[in-house]
Amino acid sequence: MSKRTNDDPASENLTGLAPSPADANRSEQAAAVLAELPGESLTTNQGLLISDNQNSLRAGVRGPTLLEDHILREKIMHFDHERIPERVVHARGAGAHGVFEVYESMSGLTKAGFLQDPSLKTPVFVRFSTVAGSRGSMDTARDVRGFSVRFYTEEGNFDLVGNNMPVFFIQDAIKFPDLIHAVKPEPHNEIPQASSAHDTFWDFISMVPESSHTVMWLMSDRAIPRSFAMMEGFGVHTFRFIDAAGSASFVKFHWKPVLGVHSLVWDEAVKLAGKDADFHRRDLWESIDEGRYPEWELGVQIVAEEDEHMFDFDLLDATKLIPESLVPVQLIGKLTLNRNPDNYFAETEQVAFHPGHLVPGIDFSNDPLLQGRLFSYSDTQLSRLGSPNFHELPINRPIAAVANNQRDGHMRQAIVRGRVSYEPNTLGGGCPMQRPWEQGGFVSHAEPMQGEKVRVRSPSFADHFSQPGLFWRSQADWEQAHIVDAFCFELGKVTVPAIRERMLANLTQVDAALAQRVADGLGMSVPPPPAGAENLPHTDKPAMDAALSMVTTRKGSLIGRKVAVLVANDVDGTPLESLRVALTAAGATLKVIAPQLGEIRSSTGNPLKVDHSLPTVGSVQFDAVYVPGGAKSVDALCNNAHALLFVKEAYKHGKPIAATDDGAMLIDKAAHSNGNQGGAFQGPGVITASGKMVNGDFVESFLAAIAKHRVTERPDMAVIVA
Ligand code: HDE
Repeated sequence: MSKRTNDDPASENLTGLAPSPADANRSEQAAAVLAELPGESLTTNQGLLISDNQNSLRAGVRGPTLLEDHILREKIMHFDHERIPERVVHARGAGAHGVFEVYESMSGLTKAGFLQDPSLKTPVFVRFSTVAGSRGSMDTARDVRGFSVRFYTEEGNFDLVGNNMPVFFIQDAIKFPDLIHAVKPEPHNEIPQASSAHDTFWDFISMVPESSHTVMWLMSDRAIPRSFAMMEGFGVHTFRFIDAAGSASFVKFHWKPVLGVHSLVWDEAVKLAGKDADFHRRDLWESIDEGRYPEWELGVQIVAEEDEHMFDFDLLDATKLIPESLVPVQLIGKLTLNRNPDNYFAETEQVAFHPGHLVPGIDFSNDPLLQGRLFSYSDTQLSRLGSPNFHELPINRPIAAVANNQRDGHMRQAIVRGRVSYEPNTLGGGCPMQRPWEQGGFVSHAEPMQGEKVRVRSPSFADHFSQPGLFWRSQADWEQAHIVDAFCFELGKVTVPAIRERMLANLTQVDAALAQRVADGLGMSVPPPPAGAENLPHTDKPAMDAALSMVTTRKGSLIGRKVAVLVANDVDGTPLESLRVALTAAGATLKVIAPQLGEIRSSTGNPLKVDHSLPTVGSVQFDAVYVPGGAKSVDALCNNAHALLFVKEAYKHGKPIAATDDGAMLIDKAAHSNGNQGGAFQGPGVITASGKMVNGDFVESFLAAIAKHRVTERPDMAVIVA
């Protein structure tokens, strides 16, 4: 807070607000507030000490409650108003605090203060979200993920409000309410929740071919991430960097996860919705809580202003990406999430992002989707948070000083001193004063403009199918198979045949083989291409782009991986403990799972603490399974349906499965329980050792298999009934 006094003319504009607690080093005032709540004594909101919080005031012990009971009325009134409207989109989210550090000064491209000094740690708050579902929906819905980052910079808040996919469904903001109405639950019966697999979504999509590219991403496994820490982020729109001299270049922002990009498979996502609807939220919370801080590198693709028109697509079109093979991504800094919120509502729910929260050195392009967003985000906060003073909520306060002549409004927090609330003024010494660019003021990039006022889509936005084709061609076989399966699932839920037909006609323009495979899955024949498709611009170049496939992603880390160990009484405890040491050292966690909670007997002589009982978890919550030996333990597991299902599902989902000694019997029994399909479970990622102890090779092979995320091909995995 400013130390200026009343004698200082600038003190007319003291805000009276403490700096935001978003600062990793909390402000004193914020720390004091946290310490006070909850306090030692129970009080009303007016500070009155309460003597009885169990009984309302009544006339006689069995008599009516008295209206006079101001303590009851205050408590119930506050409770009645605890809920605020959820976000109209991106309602389901999870957030965390952290820091951003730039690797080296970016002064050659931008004057943004937080991108100049590698020793500067800029506090950030990040919120991840799904788009379509309500606040209480499941984390693993097939959906785009929001990836919003607020940088609390010394020049004001900069919000990079992006997604985990680099493109968007529509080219113009005026279509956004239609898109969202189509994907949300249908208005007559509010079905389905958090799902695009219904008539209205595909009705809209089939009529809006510009959505084809994002739909390809949505049908890919990118729409079901393994964790927030294993997904990319994108600014989506083209922005501008501006250097100190005022020269501009175009920039696309990327977040590259240090752990690589890894996804669930659909069967896991569906089962997780029941087993742990908070799967992603929990993973983020636990990772930070246990000191495994999620990290991303900030990447930029830079295009010189004079190269704006060198591509087959328009840089202003948010349905297009710049292939990394054409413009490589330069990694310029690191984001680390290192602190969980103290209070979900006060921070994650009340954070109000806005793509228009800019700092000098970063500016917009004329992307018509971005331009429309600039109105929407502050407008929506008025109904969600209820006041234009939402910037005064602790999570929204900038660390930069705020001084202006905006006043009053619902729930005003700042007590601004003095009589001057206008500008220009002499009574306040002219304060607060405007600042030119050279003194850190924000000046919009002076882009030359000319044109007629028209409602027209630029012809340079007309190619709707080349980049969806590029995405399809860049996928590995297994990725293509998952895309086909997703289309068959989603369109299989569509009840109106004409909608399915229109979608298939659109898919013929993306790729003939894709359209044929989806048509086969739907039991339909491939329809002719949509009318006028032959007149659309189209290119097959580049033939492919490696960055679009998850095959090329970073692998090798075990950080955040969870390994299930299936045990029962009289298990061989020694190999388990050796494995625990190796996994923990690599950043993974090991959870002991037994038929019941409590402790079990182990050959080490020490009782083994059980983390989860078998009926309460599923293999979908883990990245790998290990079955130690011990005749009685293995026998009990072989007769436990949960244990057999656990191993079958892990095999079906391509997860590493390891066993020592007679632990391998459980893997065999699981394979044979697959009925007439029943061969042995084998192939890559199934690792067994005959001895009682784990040796170096065994541990190394198991850890290496986990680091690869999953195997995509195993004999018979597709026919496992689980
Ligand atoms: Fe948003 N979007 N959006 N959006 N969006 C909101 O703002 C909107 C778009 C994105 O974690 C809302 O505060 C319009 C693109 C994220 O709090 C709302 C258009 C991208 C979040 C809104 C778009 C996004 C939102 C709802 C078309 C990726 C969650 C609550 C012009 C680049 C932010 C809120 C958080 C949230 C409007 C398109 C990302 C209604 C009108 C493109 C990550 O203002």
